Amino acid sequence: MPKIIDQAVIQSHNDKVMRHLRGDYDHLEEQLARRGVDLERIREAASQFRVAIPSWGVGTGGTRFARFPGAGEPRNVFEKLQDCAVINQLSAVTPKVSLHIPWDKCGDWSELKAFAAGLGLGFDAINSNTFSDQPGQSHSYKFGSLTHTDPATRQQAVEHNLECIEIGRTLGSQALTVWIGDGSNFPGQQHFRRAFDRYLESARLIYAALPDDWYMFLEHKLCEPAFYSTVIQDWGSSYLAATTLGPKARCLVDLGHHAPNVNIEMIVARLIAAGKLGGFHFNDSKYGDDDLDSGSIAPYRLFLVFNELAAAIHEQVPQFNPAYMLDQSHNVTDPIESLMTSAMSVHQAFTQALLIDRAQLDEAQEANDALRATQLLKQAFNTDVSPLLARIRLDAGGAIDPVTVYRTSRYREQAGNERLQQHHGSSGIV
Ligand code: PSV
Ligand code: MN
Repeated sequence: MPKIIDQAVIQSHNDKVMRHLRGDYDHLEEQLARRGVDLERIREAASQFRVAIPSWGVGTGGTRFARFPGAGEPRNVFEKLQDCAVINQLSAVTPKVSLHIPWDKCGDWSELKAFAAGLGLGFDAINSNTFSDQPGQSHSYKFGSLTHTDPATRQQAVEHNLECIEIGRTLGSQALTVWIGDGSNFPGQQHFRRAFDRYLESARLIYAALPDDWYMFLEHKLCEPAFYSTVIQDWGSSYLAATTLGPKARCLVDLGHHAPNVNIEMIVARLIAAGKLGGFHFNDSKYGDDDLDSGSIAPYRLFLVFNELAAAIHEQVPQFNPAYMLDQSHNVTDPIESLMTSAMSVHQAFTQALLIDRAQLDEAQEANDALRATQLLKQAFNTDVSPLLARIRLDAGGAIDPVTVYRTSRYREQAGNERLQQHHGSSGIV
């Protein structure tokens, strides 16, 4: 795999901490053996884990009040891919990038594909944007896009999605993620049923253009930018739309898109049961769609989502293959550090969920032994799997401690200098 950070830097740090890792790994192996769990079997399953990086996540985020750009942040999609390559090189679990159009528009998609391949990267779902107006656009999305009352605006939004499918085809994506900001700010502003019908009418045109081996992911969101009602506001609306459209349409669960205290793992279970779970946008939140780093606020909630996913894997639920992606905003941290840490947090939740003793849990559930059942989950959640994750990264050529290696490499400072020089000399990739 092509490298962005000098492999010697990774190697030298790995060598330094290898002895501790061996000790910690042996300890974990012993601990699990006492419970009758074979660490090698878990390692095999856990090393299959992958989570995609959103291209927009590598730029510094912001709020509607301010954005404080970090030095050396990427200025175009090529530079975003370089940062994504660093994340993948060190964390070894993020080989795919999800693009957002038109934010990531470039002159030559085949060139971008080759550039990504050169960095060891491929492309995940492609995202359309009909929630903001672009310069030169004929019709405004101020009052909606796929559900707009004006057919010409709907047509424009449909055409944008068709263009995204075409771009995705060239890049090797296999899914289109559609999130719309459509909704209303005042009671009475919108006829709810008609707006939903218009959504279906537009979505059908997009669905019809999907290649055979593609999915269309419908992402619901409770509110924002519309603050009274949203057309695809919850998993019910998303499920209804996905079912109406057909088998290639599935529901995408962004963890931040629900009311506080909603039981997201139950939504996940329902969608699995219906064969409609398309995938995830992982992030964490305390109040709303906070887009905080995965696992930074409520790691147990993340684990409980993975409990449902691990159960589906264990029970070999047919057609179960959700797409995993991060969708976060990094306002006060270096996005590369946040994304690596978040990928590791999601990997951790996945791995801990694999440790749940499913036979004993079934037994406890059948016997209505509530305490035993919950203890089994806690036992898995309380297991420190970090030596296993480090070992998986190491075996895949990554870093035992990605953040320390990243800081030692001084990648951000170097990228900053180069990007600044290219900017002034206008010889950049832009
Ligand atoms: C909307 O809040 C969202 O979660 C959707 O996935 C968008 O495409 C993404 O954020 C980017 O802003
Ligand atoms: Mn999202």
